[in-house]
Amino acid sequence: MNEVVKIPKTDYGSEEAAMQAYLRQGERAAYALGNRGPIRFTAEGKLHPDILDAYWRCGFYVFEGVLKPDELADIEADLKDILDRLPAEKGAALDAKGRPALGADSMAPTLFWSKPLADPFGGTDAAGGRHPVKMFEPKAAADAPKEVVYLILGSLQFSEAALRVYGHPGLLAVAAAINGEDFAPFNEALFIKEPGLGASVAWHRDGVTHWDSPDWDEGSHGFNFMAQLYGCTAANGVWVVPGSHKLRKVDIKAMVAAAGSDRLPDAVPLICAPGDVAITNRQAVHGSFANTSKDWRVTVNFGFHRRRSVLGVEAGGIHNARAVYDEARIAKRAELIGFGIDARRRRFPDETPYDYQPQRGQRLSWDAEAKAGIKDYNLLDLSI
Ligand SMILES: O=C(O)CCC(=O)C(=O)O
Repeated sequence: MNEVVKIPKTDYGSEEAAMQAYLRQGERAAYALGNRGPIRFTAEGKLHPDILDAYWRCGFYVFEGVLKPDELADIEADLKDILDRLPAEKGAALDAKGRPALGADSMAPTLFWSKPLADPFGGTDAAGGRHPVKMFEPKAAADAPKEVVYLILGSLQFSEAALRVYGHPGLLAVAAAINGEDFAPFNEALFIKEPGLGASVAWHRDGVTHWDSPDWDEGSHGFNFMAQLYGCTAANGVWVVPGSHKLRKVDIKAMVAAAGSDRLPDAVPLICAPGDVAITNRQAVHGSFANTSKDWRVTVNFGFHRRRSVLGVEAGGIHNARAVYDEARIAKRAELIGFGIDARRRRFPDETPYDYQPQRGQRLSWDAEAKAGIKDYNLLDLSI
């Protein structure tokens, strides 16, 4: 990607030296955690217990080498198509070539815009006020666009390659090992952090529903997969405070005040090569900095829950309308899992498809009807 696009020259301005030192120190701490490696199973076909131990200890894990070059090429082709079809500017109905723009007619929240290198959520009431402190906003280049899309929700309707990642047998086996064989979906997104432009995502925790539940524990709000198209670095990747997923209460404002800046001293970055896929507990304190580096970061993001965390629960209000999530709602939303498995089977016929327990005996076919039926599917996200 870098070879075809002019990269605006930017840095962290007054914070540049402190930021560079922080990035280097975080990188060293990340590699020392012992929570990375390939997806490994025991002889009985269970996810290796060392992986589960490290995930529950740290609140995140980096699976190395999951997506191979042919799959990455598919994702990149879809990404280029998506970027080409975005509205010419925020609110426009047409793309830069005068065609109906991607997402312009979506009913569900779909395209999220930001000023270059800005923090659109931090310190605002957006998303239930769960991003309490604004991040430092470096100055963008004079010729930068006014606003850029940095987040696309409901992303599986725009990319079959992302849908096929969603149906990946190794990743779905990880979901089952963490959330149970009957795991349920959350939502899917594409995070796009362009060099010199990409917005920050202020420190936050994702979960909103279960903090005060009597049976709350470190897995109550599920986790997100973060598959990396180009890899991610300390400068452009997500940072996580290890172990923070185990805390019922955290005060992010106080953490930032104690640090004296948005550089939380205990946080570490996800460091990934292209094709690595991280998992991040949604209860962990995490965030990402504005991307002043020269590298793109594109994350194919998708989350899963324990069924008991969503079934019969009244939730929503951030990604879609509030509702009680019953069996029918979960089954409808989980059709995307079946479509992902079938889409993958068609593209990678030599792979053994994942056998998703709640859909045993059904065959969800990724056909013309299914494709037509997933517009705005994210109105049914299971957002807790
Ligand atoms: O990718 C990012 O920069 C932020 C991701 C995130 O906050 C999330 O998935 O909850």
